[in-house]
Amino acid sequence: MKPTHIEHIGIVVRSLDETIPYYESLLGTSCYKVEEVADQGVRTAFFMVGQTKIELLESTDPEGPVGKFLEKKGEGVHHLALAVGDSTMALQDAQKSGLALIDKASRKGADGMDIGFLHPKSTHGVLIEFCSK
Ligand code: CMX
Repeated sequence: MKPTHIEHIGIVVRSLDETIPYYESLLGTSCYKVEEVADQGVRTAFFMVGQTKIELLESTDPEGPVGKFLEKKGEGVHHLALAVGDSTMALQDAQKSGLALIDKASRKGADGMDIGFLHPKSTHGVLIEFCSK
């Protein structure tokens, strides 16, 4: 399934409160939403840049995916999210083409999206997320 565009870029930060003003100044736009995703152990903040979002990720759980990433690698780009028509179908297509999945089917993510991840071990080191409405 061919992605239509980059839906968002996920960036890990230590503190949303400390980082949001920097991105508001850099991007010239206000953060339009702050949302906690409890099952992922994160608080997120969103900015719109054209049709692509910047998603800031603050860990709420040191043992969650973002908490572990922050501990090992520090702040920085965490994942690339591709917009697709149906994220479960995109995951299934990726698996058929030999890529390893983190999620076999999509689940509810931040900002009202259905999301699912490929494993970075089979995607040349970049964590890839599929997103659909
Ligand atoms: N990008 C690239 N590589 C990554 C990575 C990332 N974001 N996160 C972890 N890795 C790599 C690590 O560097 C490590 O590589 P090495 O074995 O070479 O050292 C390997 O993956 C295993 O990392 P780990 O710290 O031991 O972590 P886990 O195996 O427990 O988990 C992963 C890794 C990718 C399976 C887990 O982070 C995950 O399930 N991620 C998907 C969910 C997610 O990231 N949620 C947060 C965002 C939610 C949202 O956007 O709403």
